[in-house]
Amino acid sequence: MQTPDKQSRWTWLRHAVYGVLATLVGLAAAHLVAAFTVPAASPVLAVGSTVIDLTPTPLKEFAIRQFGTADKLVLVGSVTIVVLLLAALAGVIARRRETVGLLILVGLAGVAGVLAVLRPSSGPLDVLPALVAAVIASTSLWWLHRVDDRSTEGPSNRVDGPRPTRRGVVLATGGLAAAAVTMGALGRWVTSYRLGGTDVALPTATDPAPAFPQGLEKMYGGITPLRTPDGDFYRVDTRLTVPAVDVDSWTLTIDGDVDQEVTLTFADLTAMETMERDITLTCVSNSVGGPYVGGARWLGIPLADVLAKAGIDSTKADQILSTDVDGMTISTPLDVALDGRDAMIAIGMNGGPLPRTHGFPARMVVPGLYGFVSACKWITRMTLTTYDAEQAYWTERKWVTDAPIKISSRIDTPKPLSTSDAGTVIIGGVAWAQGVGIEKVEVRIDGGGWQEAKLGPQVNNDYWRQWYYEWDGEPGRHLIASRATNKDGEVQTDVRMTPFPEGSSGLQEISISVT
Ligand SMILES: Nc1nc2c(c(=O)[nH]1)N[C@H]1C(S)=C(S)[C@@H](COP(=O)(O)O)O[C@H]1N2
Ligand SMILES: [Mo]
Repeated sequence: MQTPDKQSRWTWLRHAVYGVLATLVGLAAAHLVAAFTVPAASPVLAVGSTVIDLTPTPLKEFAIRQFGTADKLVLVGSVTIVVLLLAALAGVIARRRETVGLLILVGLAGVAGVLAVLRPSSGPLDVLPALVAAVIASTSLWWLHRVDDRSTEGPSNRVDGPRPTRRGVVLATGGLAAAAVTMGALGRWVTSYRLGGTDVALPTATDPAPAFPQGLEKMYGGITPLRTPDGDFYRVDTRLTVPAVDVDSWTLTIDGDVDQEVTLTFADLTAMETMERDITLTCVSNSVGGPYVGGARWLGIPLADVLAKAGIDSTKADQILSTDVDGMTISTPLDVALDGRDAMIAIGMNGGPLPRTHGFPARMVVPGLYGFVSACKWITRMTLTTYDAEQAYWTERKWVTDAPIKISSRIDTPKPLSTSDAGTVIIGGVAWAQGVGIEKVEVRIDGGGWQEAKLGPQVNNDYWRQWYYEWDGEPGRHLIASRATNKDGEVQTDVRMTPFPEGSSGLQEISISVT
């Protein structure tokens, strides 16, 4: 026989589980409905995206630093945990005051619905998933209560009588859990099915890039490959899900202070002159020695040609305000974009179409500027305007508007805190100084003098350069630092700066041991 204390604890727990289960079923149903209508309006995503946008810049920086590309997973996880805690609370409350418990669930769904509708690119269909969540979650909780009453009340509930039958409760909770898993999985499948392919026919570049040299990575394992494969290319954006863009209905509009607004289709773009360039992208959130930098071969239409379609000779604009499929904005200084560098609307990466994660079907690429002021993915609009008149997403968050990539170098091998065998140790990595090019890289051991490293093949000045240094390592702990010098003689500074608001600076120094 159970003590009253144990029994009441079990009752609490059971009702908390009812709340959580009802909520999960509601979320799964909503996810499924969202998959068929607007995937981004799924409650967890709608709440998560809003949290991302409202997160203060320092916290966001911290999240990117701590969790890297998993920052969003951590975020969605946290949102989910908070929601499920509230759901458990609703379940417990509903035991005594059913209406209040049900209203909490409806309220939770309501918040998700409001946030879904407030998203910049929302339409009327966006409330649907939250509505479904509200109805399914509250009905499920209501039903679980009925089942619970039937199973645990009545003569069988007498302490001296036979034990209450829990069969009904087990069946009902099991059934709901199975329904949640099935609907959730189906939702995922439908979403990925609807995403479709990114197969598009790309033109051969009218202005091709020179042959790509053999990198050092084959010879010295551990050095970053000279060209980053698509799958390894860093990804930084504010999106929780990757947008699915239908290339046949996709268009790029150039408007604002232009001679005439134009809207181009993908076919219009591919019919224009195209150039192919090897360019190293860098994220402003990259800390010194960090991973958010990658080199790829881009195929695109010169930005100047695209803007010329709308006519900007007499424009008073000082920025290009780019908008993506979801209303996210990125601003680029107009004079920098048009100063003769290889700025483009890219439609290809490393010989294929842009992967969906990197902006399919088109994105901006401007060598020499950090991605947050130059590399708008899933671009749909370029508005010629002024910084006074309109502010992009990161401008509102107080990041700088003109952000040239800072000269930097990274040690790829040996890894920090690793152990190497005494004798010849290859120290190697990559260095970049987009626009100017790398002149030399130097290595410093244990705070001694700077020793010149050997450079890998030159691709072009907008591309990073591999380097290595053969070091005779003696047993013990050692500190290894690197620094780059660009072709103008500018040396990578040892003055440390955080990524916010204009990019990190300083030297990377790692500690290793030799045995
Ligand atoms: N639409 C959109 N474009 C975007 C972003 C974004 O959040 N949304 N992030 C930018 C940032 S901060 C960087 S560093 C680059 C990264 O490009 P990648 O993910 O292809 O490496 O994309 C830029 N373009
Ligand atoms: Mo970035």
